[in-house]
Amino acid sequence: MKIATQNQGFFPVNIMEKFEYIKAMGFDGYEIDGKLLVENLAEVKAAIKATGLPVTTACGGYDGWIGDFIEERRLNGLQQIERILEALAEVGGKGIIVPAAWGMFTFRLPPMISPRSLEGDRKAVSASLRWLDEVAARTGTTVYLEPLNRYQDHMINTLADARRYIEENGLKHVQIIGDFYHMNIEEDSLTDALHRNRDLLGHVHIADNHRYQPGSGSLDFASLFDQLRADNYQGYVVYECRVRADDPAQAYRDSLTYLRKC
Ligand code: LER
Ligand code: MN
Repeated sequence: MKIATQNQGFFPVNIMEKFEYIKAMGFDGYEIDGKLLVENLAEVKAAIKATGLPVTTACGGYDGWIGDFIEERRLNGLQQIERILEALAEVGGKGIIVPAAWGMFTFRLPPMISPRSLEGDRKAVSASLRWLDEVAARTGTTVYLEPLNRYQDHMINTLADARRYIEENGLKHVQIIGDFYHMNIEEDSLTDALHRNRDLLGHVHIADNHRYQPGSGSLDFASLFDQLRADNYQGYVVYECRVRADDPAQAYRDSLTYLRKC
């Protein structure tokens, strides 16, 4: 399995040192923050060249969600995502991870009443995805649509929800990212959901059931990885987790050692 990681607070801040550190830890790639990439393109290119560690994808680093309630923010987000995709194309990155929104609204906590209808949500997210589909086609990249759990967003919670957007809009450059943490809250069965969506699954985020480092909780990574392999999954699985340990760097290394055996 190709295993990459997002940034962690205990990684070096300096870009070259960060790449060296991630590589030395044994990871196969780095999922970069979109803003860090766009604002430091030359330095990132130099770090990729020096270390051989690829930038797999980008996640975050733009202001305004593809499903933002505020139209001005939605359009601003799209412009910034376009710049991130252009930068990714320059460094050989595959694409960007986008949820419909993150932390904007949930039906599960007060006030529980959305300022927009479900139909309005659908129109906004569909319009954004159709526009990004063209940007992705032009830049040779992919937009990975991410379902989040119900407490983080109300629009796309399951892999099936993401699939519906792709199919109904006839999108060719949008795929699904499955995040094990969110899936563990929303899907009846993680392995069934992975299998049913194998044709559109292009990216995976991993954390254990409680979003701490893989191996520290109750998810069965061996059977999840077996399912991905059985479905001929060719993408990366990317650490997106908190670390709960006295020595986070050692816990991160131990987690990766554990996953390499799964
Ligand atoms: C947020 O919980 C998350 O999973 C990120 O990947 C947002 O895109
Ligand atoms: Mn995620």
